[in-house]
Amino acid sequence: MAEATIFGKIVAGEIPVEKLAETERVIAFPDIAPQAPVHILVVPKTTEYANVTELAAGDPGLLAEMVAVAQSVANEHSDGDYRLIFNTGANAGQTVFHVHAHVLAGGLEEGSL
Ligand code: DGP
Repeated sequence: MAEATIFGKIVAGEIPVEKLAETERVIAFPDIAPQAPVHILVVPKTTEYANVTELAAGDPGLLAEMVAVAQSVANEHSDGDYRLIFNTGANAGQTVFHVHAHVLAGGLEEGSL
């Protein structure tokens, strides 16, 4: 079980966000510090998984649902092309230990990772 994080509070409705998409198990909202013209976070509602490795092992269907929501917000807020990033571990830049995907889209630099 992941410890309570800021995303746990967002999922619980304790911190308001602009919901861009929502399913029974996933929400999407804008990143507070955008790194691209479109930068949306896709977050499962469960607090059970700290990172994508745990999620893939524990509930691959939920991971697939996150990817579907990523595509849907990329369609709605950009041209449908997108980069999906899961920072995994502090040394890779993960700061919130509640699994989430960064959806980056809209005028991404060519050639960058
Ligand atoms: P990561 O470094 O992969 O753990 O990404 C965490 C992201 O979460 C980071 O890009 C900033 C974003 N973030 C942190 N706190 C909040 C918040 O309260 N609201 C929103 N919308 N985004 C947040």
